[in-house]
Amino acid sequence: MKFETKAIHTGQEPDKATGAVIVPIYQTSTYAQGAPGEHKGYEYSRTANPTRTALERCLASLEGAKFGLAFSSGMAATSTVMNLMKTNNHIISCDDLYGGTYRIFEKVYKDYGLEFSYVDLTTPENLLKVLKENTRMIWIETPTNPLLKIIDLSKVSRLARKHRLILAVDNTFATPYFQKPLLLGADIVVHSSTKYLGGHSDLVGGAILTSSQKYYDRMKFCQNAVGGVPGPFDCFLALRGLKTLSLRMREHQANAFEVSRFLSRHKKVKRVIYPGLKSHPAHNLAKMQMSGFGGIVSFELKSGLAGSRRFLKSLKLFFLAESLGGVESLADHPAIMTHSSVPLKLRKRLGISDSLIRLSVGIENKEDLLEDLRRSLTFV
Ligand code: P1T
Repeated sequence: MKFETKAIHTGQEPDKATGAVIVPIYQTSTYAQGAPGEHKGYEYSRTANPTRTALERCLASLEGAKFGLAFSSGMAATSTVMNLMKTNNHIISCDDLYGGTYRIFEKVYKDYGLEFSYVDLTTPENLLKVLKENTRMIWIETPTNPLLKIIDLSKVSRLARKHRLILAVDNTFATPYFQKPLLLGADIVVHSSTKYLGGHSDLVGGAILTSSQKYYDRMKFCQNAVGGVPGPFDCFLALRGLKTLSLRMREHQANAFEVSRFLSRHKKVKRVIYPGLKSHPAHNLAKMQMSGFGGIVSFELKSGLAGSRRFLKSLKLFFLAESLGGVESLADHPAIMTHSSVPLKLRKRLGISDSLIRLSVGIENKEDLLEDLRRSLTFV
């Protein structure tokens, strides 16, 4: 089956009891047993729930994975990947990444004796500079949040194999519709399904996909042991969102192209970052490893913080809000909002300045979106 068909059908056969064509919301915490230990595959909903099983199967098929695990948030998924690590293990992470991921690494897992190095993996060989005896994992986002750096997944996975490291990729920005890291050699894919997978800004969720029996078994064990699982209603919403993922991603991308071209031509804009633009330093790599460029556009205004504030306050259609990937357009000020946990010094080095704005371009009419941007730029 092709992507669009899998999104609608995998894990979602008509309900055996009633014929319902949509997977029911199995709003139950537990399951009656015929005799102790005799059950129908479900014992307790932290361990497994049929609505969650459907979501996990569907997500796994979309990423080309054997196994899927759904979580109550992207951070719960990330945390469960970290549960594969042991004290004193060293993780090499890309330097630009979601502020909350940086925060859990630095403020939670460092306290458990894990070590982290942050390097610019747009040059994959940079990881060799920080590689140590105790390095066990490479963690990357591509495109990265919020600077949309593109990292060569095939090259990094070759280095990971050579040095026997686990390669985990946060595929939230691209989604499996535009990029399949497991097929390019990654071991584990992570998602915040809060974003494009759900797609309607009405749920918080996460997922892990892998084809490794060993990693799956351990993470499945930790999912149940720690308990960061999504409720059945959120699984239903995510499944419902997935059915239109391909349609939405195509529209997000078409509008993001329009927005990035419009901003590139505007005199108050210093630079526009969108992997679909020829001006993006890794445009060719993006073209090779992705089948589309996504719906996020970051840009810098020529004016500083005061100008950014005026622009963001003037927007009407783009809501000023954290998160991304919903049908409605959102604007984010990374330095103050999503990436405030990243220390100022590191933000400065990376280029997350006070005039950097990240747009999650929704699927509204493109003319309306451009008009909102055009009008708000007059206030800068
Ligand atoms: O918010 P949550 O579902 O827990 O997912 C965390 C997360 C993980 N990975 C990436 C790439 C993300 O962007 C996020 C969440 N990001 C935002 C809320 C944001 O506005 O960037």
